[in-house]
Amino acid sequence: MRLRHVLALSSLATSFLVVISGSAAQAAPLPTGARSLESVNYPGRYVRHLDFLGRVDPVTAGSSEQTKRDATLTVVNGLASPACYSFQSREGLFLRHRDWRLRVDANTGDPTFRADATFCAVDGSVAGSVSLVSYNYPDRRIRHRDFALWLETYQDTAIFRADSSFRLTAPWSPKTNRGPVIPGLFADPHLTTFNGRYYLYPTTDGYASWSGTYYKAFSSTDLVNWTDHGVILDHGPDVSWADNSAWAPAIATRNGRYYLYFSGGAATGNTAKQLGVAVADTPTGPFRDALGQPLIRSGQFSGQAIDPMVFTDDDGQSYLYWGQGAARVVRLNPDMISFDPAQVRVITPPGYNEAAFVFKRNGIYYFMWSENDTRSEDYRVAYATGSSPLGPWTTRGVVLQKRPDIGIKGPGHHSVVRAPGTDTWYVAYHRFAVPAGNGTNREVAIDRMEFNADGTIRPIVPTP
Ligand code: FUB
Repeated sequence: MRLRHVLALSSLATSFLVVISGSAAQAAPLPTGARSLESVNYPGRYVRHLDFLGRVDPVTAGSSEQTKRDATLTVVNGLASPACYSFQSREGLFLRHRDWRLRVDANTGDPTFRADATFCAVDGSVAGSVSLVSYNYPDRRIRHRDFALWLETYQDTAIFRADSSFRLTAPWSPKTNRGPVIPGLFADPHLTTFNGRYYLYPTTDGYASWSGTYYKAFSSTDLVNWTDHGVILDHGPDVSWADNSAWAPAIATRNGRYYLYFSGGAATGNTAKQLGVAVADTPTGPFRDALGQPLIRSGQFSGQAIDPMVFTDDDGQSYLYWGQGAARVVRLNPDMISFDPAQVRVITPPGYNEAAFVFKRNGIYYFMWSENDTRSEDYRVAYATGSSPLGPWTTRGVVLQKRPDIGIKGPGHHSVVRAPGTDTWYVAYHRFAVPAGNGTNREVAIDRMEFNADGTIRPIVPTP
């Protein structure tokens, strides 16, 4: 067991560390996912939490399962910055500093917590190790002293460098459930395919009031192993009319260009959400705001201008759906960035809250949506069928809902994709992160979606 652990350690270490010269050299990107962090100067001691406080303690194959769980952290997208990292305990708590001690706490989503729980990776004292620099106190790093973890000012001494260096190893407590498909907090996933490859566009979650500012893209050939393509659109530098509320992106393509529909709010003045469109030459960007202004302004139509979705029919005509509180649809012009406002139709079905999604199978159009509030564990997905992208629609009922017996709450804001060249379908959706999530700490899951012979959708079975 110990030998396997060491072997996994060395292959992991060679895969991520690249030395860049300079005293605070940045390490190459860390692999996200479950890991353990071993002290370089006390081999056999690992970062763990005990009574919520961070320590480095011995862990061996004979340690209790609880000790192994306490010594396992999931490396995720930084809560305060996608250039850095956060570390989640098996209980869903985040490693953060408070009064200079390291501890694990639940994410409140406020800026202080997110900064306290974000660390930037630089090269450690020995090849294959990493040192974790505080995001909000960049002169301080995580180090152990008397086997407790502290955030201390960097000292250019051999002992400090060693005490603040860790090797990422295979996790002492591997996952027993499937967990989120991309580690960390993401929501509102739009899953699609381009040229036989899966692409995933989620909201970046973990912010109080969903105040996130950027979108990442991920891609995969098998829906299991995902490549993080980094930030593809950032409201700060990239969108003049939106600062926050980077919500629920939706992707579409036409004539070799890629269009990303998104919503955003301004920090001052009119803070109501508006809906925009950005364009790029590849599915992973970089995207630029196509209009320099919203595609749909707040107040232009009733309801919140959020949750866009584009469906393109077999004849090449694209339709834009959107709205919270009311569902609307309109034909997009061939430029994909304009439409005739006079042609907008209201198609709000009973129970509709938000997150419209439309696809077609065997000549049947499926209109799906989310019901209830995303903060409620009763958030869920329902659908209707119709004979055209504009309806009329026949309501069919709820197909995805909570499973308290297996810890799944608030599943919704989904998208649907067909595996290329098959009649196998998948649904991507978010739910309260398992185990410590809520309506602003959500995770992305993907499950099979199956049909009955008459084309109706079978109840979707969420996997933990
Ligand atoms: O993620 C922010 C908002 O929460 C989305 O726009 C809604 O659909 C809900 O999931």
